Amino acid sequence: MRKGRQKGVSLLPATLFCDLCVPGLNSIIEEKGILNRKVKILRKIKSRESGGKRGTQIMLKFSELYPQANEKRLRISLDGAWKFRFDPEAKGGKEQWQNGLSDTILMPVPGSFADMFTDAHSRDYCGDFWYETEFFLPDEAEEKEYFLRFGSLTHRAVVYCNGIEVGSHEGGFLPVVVPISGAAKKGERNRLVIKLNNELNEESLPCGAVHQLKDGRKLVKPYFDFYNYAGIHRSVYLVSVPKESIEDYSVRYELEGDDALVHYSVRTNGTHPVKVELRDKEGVLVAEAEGSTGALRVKNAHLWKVRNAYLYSISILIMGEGKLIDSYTEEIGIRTVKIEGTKILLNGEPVYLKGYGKHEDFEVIGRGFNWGVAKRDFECMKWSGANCFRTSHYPYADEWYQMADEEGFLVIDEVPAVGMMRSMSNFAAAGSGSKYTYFFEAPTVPKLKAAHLQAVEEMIARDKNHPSVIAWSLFNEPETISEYAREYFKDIFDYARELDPEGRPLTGALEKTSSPEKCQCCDLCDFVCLNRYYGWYISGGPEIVDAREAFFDEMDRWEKRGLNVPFVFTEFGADTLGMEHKLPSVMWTQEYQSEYMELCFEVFDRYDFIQGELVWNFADFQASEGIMRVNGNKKGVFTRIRQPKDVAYRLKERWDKI
Ligand code: BDP
Repeated sequence: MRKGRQKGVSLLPATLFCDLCVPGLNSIIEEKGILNRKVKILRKIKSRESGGKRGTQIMLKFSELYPQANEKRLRISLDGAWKFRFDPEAKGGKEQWQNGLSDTILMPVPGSFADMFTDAHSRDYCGDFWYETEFFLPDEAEEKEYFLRFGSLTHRAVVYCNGIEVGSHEGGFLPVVVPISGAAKKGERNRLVIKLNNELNEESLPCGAVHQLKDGRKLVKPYFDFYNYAGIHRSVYLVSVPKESIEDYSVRYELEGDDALVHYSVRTNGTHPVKVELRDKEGVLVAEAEGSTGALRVKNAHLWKVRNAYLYSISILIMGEGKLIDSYTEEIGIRTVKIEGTKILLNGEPVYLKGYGKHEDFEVIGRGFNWGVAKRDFECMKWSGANCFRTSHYPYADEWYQMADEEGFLVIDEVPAVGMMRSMSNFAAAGSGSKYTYFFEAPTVPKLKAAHLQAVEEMIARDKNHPSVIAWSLFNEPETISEYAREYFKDIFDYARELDPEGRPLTGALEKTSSPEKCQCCDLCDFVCLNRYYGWYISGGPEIVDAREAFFDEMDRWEKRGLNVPFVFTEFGADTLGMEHKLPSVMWTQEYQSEYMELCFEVFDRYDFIQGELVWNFADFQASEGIMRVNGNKKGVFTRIRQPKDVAYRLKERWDKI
C-alpha cells in the first residue's frame, strides 16, 4: 500500500474512487462499447428489483441520500471560513500540502473563489488550488460509519483526512461522498485538506480548453457561455450512519381512481427487515408496509400538483430485535409524469411549461449556494407566473430541488453536457449555425462518454425522488447531425432510461444546426427541446421581419417531420441592458427585448405541439469576457441582482393567463 493511502477495508483505493458508480469503470473507458459493458456491469451489480416496471436501483458505492440528523444519524455542517491557497506551480503534492497548508488566506465555503478577489489574476486563476479546515469527530457510543459529504467540488478534487487520501472525484456539479472512518480520529480534531482543479478539457464535462498566456499563467477557455466558477460551491457535512444503514430508496407512483399506489424500493447494507411508513402533512400515518420492496396504498391521495404541492413524508426504518437500527425520512410528492402524443401530462392532465433557463450565479458568491438568493429566485419566478425551470447547464445544489418540491415547480434536470462543439463562442455559433465541428469523432470521445454516463448516473441517483423533477435533459447544444453524434447519444439515452425508476421523459436542448431535416438525435427525445434565437443572433433589429419568416418556416418544417411529440422552447432571448431605453427600439434596449418576445409568442401560439416556453435567461449572469458580452450575458428577464426588466411585466401578463 502506497504511503499516505488509508488502510482499512471500508475504503476504496483513491484511484478507484471515481469509479464509485460502477467499480472498474476506469479500466474500460479506453475501450469501445463502453455502454454495453457498463450496462452489463450494472445488471450484474443490481441488487434487487426496483419495485417498478423499469429502472434499476443504482449501485453507487456511497449513499447519495441527502444528509439528515435523527436518533441514529449525525449531520454536522462544516460550512464557514476555510484556509485557501493557489498552487500555480502544482507543487502541493511534492511539498505534501495534504499535511497542512501554509501561507493561506481565508475563503468562505460555500462559494466560488473568483469574485471574492479584487485582482484579476486571482479571479481568473486556472490550475490547482487547495482548501483546509478542521473538524471534531464526536466519540459516539455506538459503532458508526463516518463520511464527508460535499454537495459538489468543482471541477475535480482529491480529499485528504489527516494527510491520508480518502477519495477523489471528477465532475464539479454532483455530490462527492468520502468515507473517513479509517482516517479520522474519534474524540479529536481532524485535519481536512482538499486539492481542487478548475481546468477544462475535452474528456470531462463541461468541455473547454486551457490556454497558456505569455506570462506563463494558464487561462481557461470554456466552450460554453458562463463563467467557469470553481471552488467548494455547496455545503459540506460530516455525516455518521449506523454500521447497518439505509443506503438508498426510490419511489414510483400509480394512480387508481382517488387512491394512489406508492411503489417503493429500499437498499440497505444489512439483513434486518425494513419497514416503510407514509405520513400526511399533519403527521397522520396513512400507509405502512414491510419489506425492502413493496407498495403503499394511499386512500384519497392528495396529489402533488403544479404550483400547488402536497408533500407526504416517507420514513424508512430498519428494525432488529425490537429496536431501531437506522431510519431515514424525506418528503415526497405523489404525481405521475407522462408524454402522450404532443402533450406533457402531469397526473394525467396536460401542462404547459412556463418559466426559465437559469444559472447558479450571483454577485460575489459566484456559483456558491445561498438560501437567500434561491428564495428570491423562487419569489420572482412565482410573481412572473412561471411553473418551470431548467437547471441549465448542470445539476444544481440539492436545496434547489427541495424548494421546487415545496413550491410545486417543475424542473428539467440537466447534466453538465455543455460545450460539445469545440468553439470559444459556441453560443453564437450555435445560434447562427455558422461554425461546426464533428466533436464526436475525436479520440477524446471514449473518456468523455464515460464521464457523461457517470454524470447521468450520479444525477439520477441524487434527484430521482424529487417530485419536482419531471424530465432529464442529457445535453445542451451539441452537434447532433453526424452519425457519430447519433451513436454517442443513443448510448447515453439508453443508459438513462435504464436508470430512472420512474421512467421520466428524456430530452436534450438542440441548437439551430439541429434542423428538422438534419438532426439525428431528436427522435431519441421523448419531447424535443429547442434553443432558438431568431431576432437576436439571426436577423436582429431592423431585420426582425426576416427572423419572423425564418422562425415560422422552421416550425412548419418540424410540423412536417411529424415527430408527434411535445416541443418545448428551452431557450429564446435577447441581450438587454437594464438601464437602456430607446423609442423606436434598437437591439440591447428594454423595448427591443419586449418586441423580440412578442415575435416568439406569436410563433409559440400558432402550433399545438409547442408545449412550453422557458426564456433564456431568468437573470443576467457572468460569462467569459469578449466582444459579445457586456460584463456577462444580459439576456436576463431580471437583472443579476434580481430586479425586473420591463419584459418581466409582459411575461407576467402572459403567463398569468395561461
Ligand atoms: C445558447 C447556450 C447558452 C447561451 C445562450 C446565449 O445554450 O448557454 O448563454 O446561447 O447566447 O446557445 O445567450
